[in-house]
Parts: sequence; structure tokens; C-alpha cells
Amino acid sequence: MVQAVLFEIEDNVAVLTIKSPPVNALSHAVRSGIVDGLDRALGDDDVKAVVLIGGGRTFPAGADIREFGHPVQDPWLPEVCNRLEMASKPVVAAVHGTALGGGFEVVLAAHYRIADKDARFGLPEVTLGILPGAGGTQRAPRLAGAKFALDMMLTGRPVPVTAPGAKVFFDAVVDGDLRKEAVAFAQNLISEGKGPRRTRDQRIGFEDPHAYQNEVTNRYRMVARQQEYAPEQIIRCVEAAALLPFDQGLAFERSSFQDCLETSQSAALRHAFFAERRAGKFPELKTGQARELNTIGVIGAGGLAASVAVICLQEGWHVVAATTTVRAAEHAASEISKLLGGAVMRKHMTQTEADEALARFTTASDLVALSEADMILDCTIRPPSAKRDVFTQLDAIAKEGAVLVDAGAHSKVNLLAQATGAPGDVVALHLYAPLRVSKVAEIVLGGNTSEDTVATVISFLRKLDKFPVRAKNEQIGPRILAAYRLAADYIVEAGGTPYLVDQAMRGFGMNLGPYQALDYEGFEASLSAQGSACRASHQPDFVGRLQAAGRNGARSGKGFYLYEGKPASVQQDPEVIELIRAYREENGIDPRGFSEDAIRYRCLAAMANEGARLLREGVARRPSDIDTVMIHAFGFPRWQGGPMKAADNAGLLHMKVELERFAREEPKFWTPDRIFDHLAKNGKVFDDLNTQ
Ligand code: 3H9
Repeated sequence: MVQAVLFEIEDNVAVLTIKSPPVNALSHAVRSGIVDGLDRALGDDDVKAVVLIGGGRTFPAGADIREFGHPVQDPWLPEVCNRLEMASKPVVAAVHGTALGGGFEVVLAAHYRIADKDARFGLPEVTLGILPGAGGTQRAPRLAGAKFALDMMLTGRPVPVTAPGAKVFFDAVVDGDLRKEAVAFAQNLISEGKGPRRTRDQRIGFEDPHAYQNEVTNRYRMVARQQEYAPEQIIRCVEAAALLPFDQGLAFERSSFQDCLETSQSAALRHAFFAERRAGKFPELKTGQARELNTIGVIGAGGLAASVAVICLQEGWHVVAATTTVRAAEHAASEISKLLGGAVMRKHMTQTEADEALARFTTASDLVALSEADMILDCTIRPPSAKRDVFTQLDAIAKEGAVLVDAGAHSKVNLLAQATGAPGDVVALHLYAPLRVSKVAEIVLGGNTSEDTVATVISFLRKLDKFPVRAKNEQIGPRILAAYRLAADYIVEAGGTPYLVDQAMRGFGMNLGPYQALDYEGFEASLSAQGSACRASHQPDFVGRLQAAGRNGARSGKGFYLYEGKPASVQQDPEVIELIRAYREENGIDPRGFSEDAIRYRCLAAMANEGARLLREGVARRPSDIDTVMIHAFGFPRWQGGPMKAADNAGLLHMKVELERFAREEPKFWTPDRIFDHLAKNGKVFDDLNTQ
């Protein structure tokens, strides 16, 4: 069996190298290996100091998240940290890669710390709905003060070791062979007769708990995500670090950690973490080979085309932006240079990088200019027949092996593939706005899309730092969104108000309610997409009434809300309630009331039911892929795990029964997909379908 921790002795220094790829997570084997190595070093009179270092690409990136929810196997990480800290010989942690979570807690427990200049460290537990549970909440403030420690713990963001304020954690930041430097550092300690220096013995960086409470706690109570449990517990643990002796602080942290771990929020956030990584495991990657990408072609003169061109330029590719008229080409060029200028202003790139990007960029008023592109993204939205014509033209122009991508959405990828002589090279891509920020992209495969094409698009997205999600023939996100909105419309039609629906869904954790979102998108664009995406025999059309009354969304000054003044104040509008009331009256609808809980349940059930249909139709491969899309593309609360995870939590049998009840109102839309029945009868949940 391969040892998880290698023990070697180099001139009176024991070197413990953690070898547990890919990220050296602190699994049971690693924890045992550290403790065994430490005991061996402490029991050997020839060993005078210990170095702890990560093998491969990184120092441990945290506790092994896969072990959470299972019985703890000793030694538990807090104990490992305590053993390191209490060691009678000096322990040096040597950090490279990303020392995160429990990994950084091990670093904090070591007596001395050195780091490679490119290393980063952090306490990202909050992103998993937990808190640093191996002494991090007690040791980090002792070294860096409460503010810096809280910044790390509440944002979860990794910090470069060279960042301002980071040097309090490290005795040295080195450029070169880290192991050699660490051993030399340890030998220096030996020759200078320096012994252990324990973090527990340091005073916390603030003296007055009241000043701390006012200045720090309140500030973070403001910014901590209001509906999440862990941030508040982190604040309490740091308060404990200020007020209690170290061991009592540790005990307080231990029980708070356990509380957090047992919440459904933490289970959902851990689900979201693995869902994102699982989504990228496409079957096509087993044999598919990514083709080399040097030049990217972009078709279109609109906002999407310009944004795609800019992110590709920022990644270092050559970009040819092609349109079909000289005017459009000029417009595209000016939009792209404006966006690059904006990126410089916002410090996303330097002026030199922007100049270099422009030097890699050409525009053309003829698609022929795309003949050298390795991948061509058509970012235009046009009727299917016109799209097909474009792909037929591209087939004649593009070089052999070029990947042809419909990034303008709404077209069936198979129809486009049939319009070319190389259907294997054709694929669709759904990129979500805002392009620079959104982390997810759907790769929509046709029946003939080749494995190499898929591998090429995945490598393209990875370079853009996006999670690829696999969809077949159709996109996932727009279908779920349409179901959500239709459920909301049925509620409003039956008697709820758009304001109550928005409030209920914000209470569920959505950034915006569905009607606020509709206002910001503008009615015309959203409604054309929604109409084509959802199956139902009856679509409420009160939005049409609003449009007829001159309301078209936020940009027109009024939609469901009124947007008045500068900056616009957003207000509810009695005229909207009246328009909807009149609509109900004309349609003979007797209004009834909905509680916020009932609204949330219907909206969630509609999304999960549409998700079930997507799974059965083979559009989505796994429930967790749907969750990843909804979290990243539509602001579904991450701590609810996505609609499929949230449906599991709500109970599938109950949801099936409720869907059947709703189906009496609108059978085509609400009838539960048979997957509900199948799962409920077999005592299973959607999560059981999340195969690798
Ligand atoms: C913690 O430490 C609690 C303690 O305070 C208290 C305990 C008592 N565990 O992301 P990647 C897997 S909580 C298990 O694709 P990258 C990941 O699933 C933890 N597995 O690579 C993937 O597996 P697969 C606090 C883990 O280079 C593979 O490693 N730490 C863990 O893009 C590669 O991952 C964190 O929250 C883990 N901790 O990014 C850090 N981490 O190949 C979580 C990764 O089967 N990790 N895996 O799909 C990360 O942020 C990123 O993985 C990292 C590398 C930045 C390290």
C-alpha cells in the first residue's frame, strides 16, 4: 500500500511529506500518517526538528470533505493540530500550492511557517456551510488579529502569501526549492537553539472585547449572508477567541463546527461543491482529444459577440470577429476596443495587456476571414433557417477540424449539424450573462457531435474558468427557468400578487424574485424565450396586459415595478394590481390567497418536475448538473443546493402528491414526471442518480 505520509530524515530534520493526490486532503490515512511520523520523529534522539510539506501540487487543501457525514475516525483533525502544536521539537510547515481549510489549520498549529512565493492560503469552510473546526477560529485571530482572520473566514477567499497583511503568518517566503529551504530553516532553528513557538500562547490581536464587538462584529453581521447559518457562528467563535482561554475557545469551536455540519445548508453547499466538479466529467472525455486552439472566430456585432471576443483575447487567443457588412464590422471593432478599455479601467488587465490583445484581434465584413480559425462561435440570434444557412457557409469556409459552435442559442444543434458536411464538428454552447462573472456554460451536443469536439470545447471553457455542463439536443437552464416563471404566473393568475411572489422567492434565497428579474431583462426578450421553452396548454397572459399599458420592464421606466428618479427608486405600483385584477375578472377567475410557503413550494416543485423531464428525455445527464446550472446561471441559492437537491430535502413522495393535486388545475404542466414515482417507490432520491 502507498504511504500517505512519507517519513525521511535529512541531517537531524525529519521531513514528513504528504502524498495523497490530487490535493492532499486530510483523509484518515493522511491524519494517521502525520501523527505516526510525528511520534517517530519525537521518539528519535537524532531528530531535532520536523518539517511538514505537501508532495505533488499542493499543501493539503483541507479536511477530506467526502468524510463529512460519516463517523469520525481517529485521529480527528483538531487532535492532529493539537499534537503538532504540543510537540516538544520545533515543527516547520512548508507551504506551496493552496493551503486551505484544515490544511491551513495545520499550518497555524505548526511552530514555524515558510511558504513558496506563489502559494495561497485561506479558510474557505464558510463556502461549505461550516467553520474552521481544527482550531482555525482560535489560532488565526491570535496571529493576525480578528479583522484579518474574519475577512478570511467570512469571505472564504484564498489569500496570496505575498498579500498585504499575510506576512504575519509566515516566517519566510521563498523562491526556489521549498523542501531544501524548509530543511535549511529547520537546521537554523536547531543551531540557534530555538524550540517550539506555540500559537496558543500568543495574545489575540485586540484587547477590548467591546470595541471588538462594535467595530468588527457589527460590520460583519451586516455583510454576512443573512440567511446562512455558518457566518454568524464564525463570528461567535472569534468572540470566544477573544473572551475565553484557548482550550475553552477550542471546545466552543468544536461544538459550533458540529452544529454547522449537521445543517441542511452545509449538506447543500457540499453537494454544490461536488456537483460542479462532477458536471465536468463528460463520458466523451474518456477517448476525446482536445484540438489545439490558437485562433477563435466570432460571428456577430452584438453584445454577446463582443464579450466572447474580449474574454478570448484576455486568455491570449487570436480572435477574428466576422460580420456580414462593413458597418457591422466597424461596430464590432469599436465595441471590442471599448470593452478592453473598460477592462483596463476596472484593473482587470493592464494597458500593455490590452494593447497586446488588440494586436491579436482582426475584424472582417465577410465570413471568409474565418478560414484559419480553429473554433468558430456564431453569437448571432436569427431564425433557424438563417442559422442553418450560416452553418452551410461555414462548412465551406472553415478549415478541416475546426469546431463550429452555435453560441447564439435557441437553435436545435442537430439541424445545424445536418447543414454541414462534418456534423461531428458541430455543437452548441449556452454561455450565461454576465459572461465574465458567470461560472457555468452548457455544452449542447447533437446526435453526431464527436468526442474530440466535446473535449475541445471543454478545454476552451476550462481556460475561461467555467464549469462545463453537458446537455443533449436542448439547453437545461431555459427549460427550468420557464417552468419556474410559469408556476409563478399561475400563482398570480389565481390570486397571488407579483410582489408577494417576489418576496416569497427572495425569502427562499433567490437574489431577485421572478418578476423583478423579468423587469430587469425586459418583457420582450424574456417572453419570446419562455414561450418556446415550456409545455403547458394554458399560458397566463397578464404580462400582455401590462405591455399593452406601456410597461415593458425596468428600462422603459415601468414593468411590474415603477422605476422613478435617478438613481431609480423601485416601487410597487397599484396600477399593476388593478391590471391583473381586471384580467382575472375578464377570465372569470375567482381569486384565492397563497401563503409565502405555498408559493415557494409550487415554484420549487415546478422546477424539480421540469428537471425530472429533462433527465428522462436525456437532455440533462444528472440531477446535480441541473443544480449547477441553476445556481450559477439563475441565482438559485447555493445553500439550498439547487432545485433537485432542494426537492430531495422537501421529500419526493410528498412532492409527487402535491404535484398531482396541482395537476387538477393544469394537467399538462403539473403532472409529476414518472421519475418521482419510480424514486419514491424505491426509497431513493434524485441524489442517488448522481453517478460520476
Ligand atoms: C475543512 O477543512 C474543515 C476543517 O476546518 C475542520 C475539520 C474538522 N476534500 O477543485 P478541483 C477533490 S473543509 C476532498 O477540481 P482545482 C475534488 O473533488 C475543507 N476532495 O481542482 C476533485 O476530485 P475529482 C476546506 C477534495 O485544481 C479533485 O480534488 N477546503 C477536496 O480546480 C480536484 O479538485 C476547501 O474547501 C477536499 N477538501 O482546485 C477547499 N478538495 O477529481 C476545497 C478538492 O474526483 N477545494 N477535492 O473530481 C478547492 O477549493 C479546490 O479543489 C482547490 C483545487 C483550489 C484545492
